[in-house]
Amino acid sequence: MADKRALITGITGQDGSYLAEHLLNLGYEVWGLVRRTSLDPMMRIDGLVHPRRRIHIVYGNLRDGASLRSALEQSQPHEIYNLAAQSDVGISFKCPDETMEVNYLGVGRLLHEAMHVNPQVRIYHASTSEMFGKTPPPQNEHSPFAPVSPYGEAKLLAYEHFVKPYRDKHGLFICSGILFNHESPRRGEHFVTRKISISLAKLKLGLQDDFSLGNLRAVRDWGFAGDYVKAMHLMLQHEKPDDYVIATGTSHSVRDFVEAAARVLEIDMRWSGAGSEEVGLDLNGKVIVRIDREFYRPVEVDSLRGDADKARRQLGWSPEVSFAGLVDMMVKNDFERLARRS
Ligand code: NAP
Ligand code: F7E
Repeated sequence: MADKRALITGITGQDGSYLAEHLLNLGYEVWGLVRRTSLDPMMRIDGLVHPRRRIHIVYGNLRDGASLRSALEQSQPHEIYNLAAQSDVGISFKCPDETMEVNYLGVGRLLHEAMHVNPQVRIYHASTSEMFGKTPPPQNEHSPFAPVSPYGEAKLLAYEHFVKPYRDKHGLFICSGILFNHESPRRGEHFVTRKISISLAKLKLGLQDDFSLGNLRAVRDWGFAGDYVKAMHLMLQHEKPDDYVIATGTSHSVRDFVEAAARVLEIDMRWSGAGSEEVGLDLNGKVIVRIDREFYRPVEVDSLRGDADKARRQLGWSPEVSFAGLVDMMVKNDFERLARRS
């Protein structure tokens, strides 16, 4: 019988899968909140963790407070990791209501029910570097928030209206993890890093001729999701609840990511042209990367680079995988997976 039980919302997502593995390895009993969809959610968890170390599944939705209450009563967690969200920034411009409903109001529902079921529970809440928006880098816990997307706005509202008041006024142990972009071979396929690794792997295998991207100049601080979930757990073991920036402290542009990924696959490439006419060419002059305005955002966060000094000092956390290591891992994984299929 495990000493500690954890409930993870968003367990079918990238971070949920790594966190579940990490907590199982630490001896936790892990419960996952999943929403009912036409696809069996277990299909997305199976194979990621050893079948004998089962994850307990409870059904629920951040849109539905009663379902959260019953999931909490059933699982009786010591720790809750709230990872569930509409996490796609680009989509948040197209679906602002859904984004607000889940990423803002959903957090209020969860904290209300958690407080009712067990006010002693410890909660990790997934905030985001998108809350910094236009604030110039490096960003740390003292940097002003200035979100520019419905996604960033919703996460900031959740932090200001629910996370902080529940912690400061009601005494709930809740930590806000301000995580910068973190990626992995399990990253959703529409996020730019995974899109690049899949597209270049297909190109190398002759399965695709070219692919399109949006803003190549956007700069992000990209780390490895497997490193970042360890920080989530460490936050809840600390003596007091707090906010922490989790980042690598190094940043690269989308263009850098394309070039680094091409190098892993030994694709020699160069750029030509400017603006939306710019293209990436291979050595034979064939276009392999195009720019498509469809992938531009109405408002862009130009540059993010986090300063995770507080997490290093107070939690002893630091990232292990470098930018080059991350690109190598993602690209090789997609190349080998697609090569087996073709
Ligand atoms: P992800 O892969 O997109 O996973 C999102 C998860 O949320 C999925 O399991 C999804 O379930 C679930 N979900 C969505 N709407 C829900 C709802 N109404 N009720 C219950 N579950 C719902 O995201 P991720 O990259 O793992 O990110 C985890 C969390 O960290 C998110 O809150 C994200 O906003 C935040 N974050 C991520 C990053 C990053 O770079 N990855 C950085 C900062 C913050 P389905 O499988 O049913 O769709
Ligand atoms: O975009 C640019 C795009 O969608 C990164 C989420 O996990 O991290 C993630 O949000 C950058 C942006 O991630 C394409 O304009 C260019 O500047 O991979 P992304 P994101 O928006 O940074 C934060 C921290 C989160 O919290 C979120 O949940 O890349 N970009 N061309 C493109 N982006 C995409 N998706 N597709 C393109 O073709």
